[in-house]
Amino acid sequence: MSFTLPELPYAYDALGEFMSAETLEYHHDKHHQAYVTNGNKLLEGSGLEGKSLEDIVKESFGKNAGLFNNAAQHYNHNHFWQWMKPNGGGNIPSNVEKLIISDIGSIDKFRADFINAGLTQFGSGWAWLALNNGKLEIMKTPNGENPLVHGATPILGVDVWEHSYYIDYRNARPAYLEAFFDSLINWEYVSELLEAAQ
Ligand code: MN3
Repeated sequence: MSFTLPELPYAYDALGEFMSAETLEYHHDKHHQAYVTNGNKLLEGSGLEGKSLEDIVKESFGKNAGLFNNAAQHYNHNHFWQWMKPNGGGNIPSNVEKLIISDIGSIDKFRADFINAGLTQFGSGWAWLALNNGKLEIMKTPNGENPLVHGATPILGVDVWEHSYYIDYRNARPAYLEAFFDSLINWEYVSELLEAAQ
């Protein structure tokens, strides 16, 4: 297989004030494209050419840093575009809500802890909601690393690299994370991923 850049699932200006067209043009067309281009170059001769993207991510971790960084970021961004939608946020589907309440405690606690994970990820990285041994947990990872390499399945993730928010929020990572949670999350996609992972 080779990596290909997916189209954004909405127009560049569809996320309005919460994530601008300028941010999405740079983030999708330049940053994600670079992970695809560099990942394809590094995949050649790696011995992992016939594998799925998930297996390339897991099998290159700790062994082939260049390929891992680009393949993992390709995987992360493929989902990240779908973890957002116009008029997102709001009601959480019942399958996700039930498991958050039983495994994390409450929706308010989940919101606070998820935002805090993004805030306290020092430097570039991601905050996650992941299914680990049948339980939902909040994780944070540096750079391109993701829950797959820790034996868990990502259900929701937010990119806290500065390229994801600096144009719209400057240094205000908290405001970006609150807007992501309250106004951008595509909970139907989160619900589908949870169902597929169970
Ligand atoms: Mn990014």
